[in-house]
Amino acid sequence: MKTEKKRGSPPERTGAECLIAGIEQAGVSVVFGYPGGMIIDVFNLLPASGMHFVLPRHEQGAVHMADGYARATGKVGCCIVTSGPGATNTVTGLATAYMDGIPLVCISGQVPTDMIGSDAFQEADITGITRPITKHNYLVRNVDELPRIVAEAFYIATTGKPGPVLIDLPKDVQRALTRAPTVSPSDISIRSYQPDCPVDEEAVAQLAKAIQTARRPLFYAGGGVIAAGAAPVLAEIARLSSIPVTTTLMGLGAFPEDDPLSLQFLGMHGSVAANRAVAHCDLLIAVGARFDDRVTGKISEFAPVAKIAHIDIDRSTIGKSLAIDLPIHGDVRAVLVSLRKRLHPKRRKEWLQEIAEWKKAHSFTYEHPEGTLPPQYVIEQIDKVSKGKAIIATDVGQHQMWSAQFIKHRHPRHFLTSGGLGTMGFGLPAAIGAQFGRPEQLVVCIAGDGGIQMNFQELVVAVEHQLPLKVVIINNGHLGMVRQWQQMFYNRNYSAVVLGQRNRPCNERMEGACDAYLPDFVALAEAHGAVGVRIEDPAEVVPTLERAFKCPRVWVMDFRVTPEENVLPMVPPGGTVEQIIHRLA
Ligand SMILES: Cc1ncc(C[n+]2csc(CCOP(=O)(O)OP(=O)(O)O)c2C)c(N)n1
Repeated sequence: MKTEKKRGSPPERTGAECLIAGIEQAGVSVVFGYPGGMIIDVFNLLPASGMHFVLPRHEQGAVHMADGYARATGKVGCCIVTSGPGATNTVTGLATAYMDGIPLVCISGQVPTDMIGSDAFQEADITGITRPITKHNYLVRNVDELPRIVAEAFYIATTGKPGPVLIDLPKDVQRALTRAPTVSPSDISIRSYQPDCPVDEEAVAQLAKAIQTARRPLFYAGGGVIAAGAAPVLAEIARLSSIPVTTTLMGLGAFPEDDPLSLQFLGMHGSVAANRAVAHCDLLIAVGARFDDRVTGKISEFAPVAKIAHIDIDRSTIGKSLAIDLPIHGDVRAVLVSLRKRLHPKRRKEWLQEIAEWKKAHSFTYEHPEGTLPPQYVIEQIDKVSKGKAIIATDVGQHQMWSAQFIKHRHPRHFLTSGGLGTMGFGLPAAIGAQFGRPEQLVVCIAGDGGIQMNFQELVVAVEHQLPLKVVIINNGHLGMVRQWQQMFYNRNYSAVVLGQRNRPCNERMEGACDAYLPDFVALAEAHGAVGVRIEDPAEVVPTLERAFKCPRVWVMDFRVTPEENVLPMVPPGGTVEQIIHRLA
């Protein structure tokens, strides 16, 4: 070692050591991972590293946890898995993060380089498999390149439009020696990837002019506003120029919904006021959003009378779905800061009055017949009892849409949901990841009785780490969202959507006519070391939530809600605002 230092060359390290040093250099403090033979050299180093390591019970859980951590904190999420099945189990999580632009770095073990392509034990071509669902991926063949690759991976994941990056690391590369020094992500520069672009001041000036002359302008804000940390400047502009704001599902929290300018979210299950405003606005300013089909419905009739401006860091998304009159490629925050400087106060009495009337006439609502427990009521109470402070991680289905509708979204990074891929099984592990990132915060997972069963095994991780996590199951006995579509568009032909109304003992079930059978979630919670409670009486909702939110333990609350409630209003798929369904006959 002494002679090495004299000569000025860094000491020899294994690939595994380079990897750990690179992860630490990138500022990662929590890693989610699952071991196996082809990544064992890396795991060998974890106990002595300074990182907090979390062992989920399935690799899908590891990726969703890293994803929830990233969504709640704004930092990069990191996970490490083994080759073959370990790597393929990450696919859904990577695709989920990719669709929503979430920064992740996932490291997978791989069989030794000389065995690649030989159908070796636990070999899978994970770079091939994940190419379309990662922002970038690497198969590392030369250990000398590893420190640079690790730094590049973190750089690519976190810059431009964020996204997941995978590093596939063969076992022999983990064990090989190199003198290549650790590289910092901040020292990376890639010729073919230039995420920083200067603000196009001319285009911003045109937008400022368009805003000054527009009579009915509207902001349509997406997850990009949250990713860029642009929520405060968006709010400043909206208030200064009297521009109402609607958000996407991913953009919930980008603008406070208790502000009179908020129209809540738009699209298929969005507010009538938001969808009407899109139909009537004369200037639509899309910010960090991507004109998803669940937002636009029939694209040819989306914002039919508006001039459309689109601000986005991702050049490829501008003009992808429809023609844009005013494209502005750039960092959303930097563009908005520049725009703010060019605007003068403006009042728009008529437009705001019209919007206020739509809001008043069509707020999200539901019926509450005596003796029933509507799902919307439970979700509304979560917001009230937590005083709007909870970080909510949802699963996918009806409860997700009710959570979007009945929680008053006020803060960025407080609503974590799989928007683009719509991944059932996301909610619980994402909530756990969020709780690791924000230990001081109340984190509530809201899931359906279907989706919670997809990754229930992760509950034990929350118990093991003594997280104060709360899990709310909106138990309607059905795969509710699919049931709703079958009811509305398939003549009530219910196929494979009944999960069961009661958890019955096995012998009773054998005698019953119906096979559908739900597990006893209370017993399941207790088996995992959590508190489990079942709630059927509406009067019990608030006291139960109050007790749970005050308690430091993990709680699972099984709310037995009205079984055939629907999410309304609904713009039918591919439809327009005129076809909006307010209630079912
Ligand atoms: C992994 C996955 N499989 C299937 C679907 C299709 N899907 C969307 S919503 C839904 C039903 C969800 O049921 P549940 O979890 O009980 O929630 P609910 O709709 O009743 O609130 C299904 C099957 C999906 N989104 N993700």
